[in-house]
Amino acid sequence: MTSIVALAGGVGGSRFARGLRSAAGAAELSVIVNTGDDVTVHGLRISPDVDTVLYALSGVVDEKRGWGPRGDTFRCMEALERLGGETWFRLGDLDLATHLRRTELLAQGETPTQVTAELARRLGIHDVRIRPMTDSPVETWVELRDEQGWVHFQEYFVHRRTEVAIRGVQVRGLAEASAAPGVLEALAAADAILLCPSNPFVSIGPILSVPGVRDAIDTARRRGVCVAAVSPLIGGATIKGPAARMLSELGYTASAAGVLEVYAGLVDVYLIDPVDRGLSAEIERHGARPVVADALMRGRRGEARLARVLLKAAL
Ligand code: FO1
Repeated sequence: MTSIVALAGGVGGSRFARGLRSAAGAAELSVIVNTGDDVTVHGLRISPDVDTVLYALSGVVDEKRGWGPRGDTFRCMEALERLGGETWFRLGDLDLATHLRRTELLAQGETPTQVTAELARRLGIHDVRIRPMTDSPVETWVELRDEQGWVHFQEYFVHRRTEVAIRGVQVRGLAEASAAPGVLEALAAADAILLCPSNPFVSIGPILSVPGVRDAIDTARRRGVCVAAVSPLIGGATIKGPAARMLSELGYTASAAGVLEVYAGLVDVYLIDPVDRGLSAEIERHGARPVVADALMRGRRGEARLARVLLKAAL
């Protein structure tokens, strides 16, 4: 039984994970999801990257936004606004059910891994293992360049709409965290390890920084497992999200090759879009084999196509 492990975060990651599910056929697919975006709002524990994978794989995600259930309403937010509550972090009425259920299961002593498995089961996802990277509480914070101090990732990403420059990223609690049950085992048993087209700093980076994950990947590579990644940048820009600007602000080149600098020698096969074909030599210098293919995921067929290309290159 072929076993595929994908590291994912954010909207691009959830879409590629959906493509992998279609392309994986009979292979076993585990998706290790970033939890650095997790946040507590109105007393509810919210795990955005896990939820966007849950919603994408169960077919309910709002395709335009990329997060939250399609057709959601925001009546509770309107009522909360009238009562003076903070509503910049938009929680839809259907989405609230997920946050309420997660919060009550956690309060009953379930772990994020157990909660995620229960939510996946309830949403009818049986063919993919969705694994939070850790069950320990971690939160990504970013240091603002022009103001003193650090803010939570969601303050940067949503409240400030990433319109401020940053000069640092840290995942608080990660040094003390341990990989969630099954994560290191999945990596050790993997026949291919895939990095989704997600933000290298705040989506893939936190997963790689979970104690033991990088070692588990290195061990797998020593026994011949291929680490394959899809560039989250096409022509130096993202489809969605601040990765290109973060690369520049954090001192890297805002290009598909710059992303490999962040991954520092981890990647064996790297899928880039034809517009980035000129970067092939630089990519080889980073020790990766470039695979040139249309990197844009147009709808579900596009997601499955891209996943098939990467799987073929990796296996
Ligand atoms: N993203 C936004 O741009 N604005 C929001 O108000 C917002 C609310 C939100 C609520 C729940 C959830 O699971 C995700 C939400 N997101 C929102 C997206 C979220 O900030 C990002 O998807 C991840 O944190 C980074 O990819």
